[in-house]
Amino acid sequence: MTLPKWLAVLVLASVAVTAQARTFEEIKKDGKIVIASEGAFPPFNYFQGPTLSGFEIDLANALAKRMGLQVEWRALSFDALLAGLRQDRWDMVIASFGITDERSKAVTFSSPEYCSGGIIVAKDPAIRASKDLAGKVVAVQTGTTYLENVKKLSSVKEVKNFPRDTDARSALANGRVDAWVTDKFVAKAALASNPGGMHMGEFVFVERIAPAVKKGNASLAKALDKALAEMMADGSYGALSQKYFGEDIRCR
Ligand code: LYS
Repeated sequence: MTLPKWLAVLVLASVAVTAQARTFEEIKKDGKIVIASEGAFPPFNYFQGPTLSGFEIDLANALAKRMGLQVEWRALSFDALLAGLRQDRWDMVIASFGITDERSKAVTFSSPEYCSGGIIVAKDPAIRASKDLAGKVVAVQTGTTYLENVKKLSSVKEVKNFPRDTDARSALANGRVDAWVTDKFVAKAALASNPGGMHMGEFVFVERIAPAVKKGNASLAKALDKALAEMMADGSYGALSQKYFGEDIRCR
């Protein structure tokens, strides 16, 4: 017996609509987890030649190994990463996403991989704290918590958006803006390699940063939590953090 065509179409359409994220058990069976990152946020995730590298890349590779999985990496622009989880284009995202209420409505975060915050970087030594941004032009990356929080400072003259955080950094380096708001550890690394008259001021806000999975994928989030807790307990997280930052950046 063959199905009428209209019924087959209906069945296929309902499969597409109800498509579920792969559970941890399904990923295990496949042996491979697909992880997406940005590759433009050193030292957390960046390209070293053709190779995705950085603290989050090493961390995710180590977590996957503990979970008995191989990793298939994808690199995409920051603003495409969470949407791709919803469309089941990858199983997990690790790209320094801060846990916010709004993002938590769209995706499920695992336990935090590190704690940090948005910090002010400027050339003018008088620009240090949020109040010093009054009347100033500030560069931030689009779609980030830096943008969200700088926009809340009503006295800021203009917030300039850039597709990549490294472009926001260049804008400050070239004197096109008065300040750059970025992650504290990104700022530290940028100043260490190329200070160019820039200094680091104070936090605008602090945040907890975590890997994300598709909304409601509890089995994968749980497996990640477990692997991360093990790495934090046995010293391997600490060693990795020391390697990249010279300190332990876990949340306390
Ligand atoms: N932590 C910030 C956020 O959650 C920046 C993420 C990384 C940007 N390349 O938006």
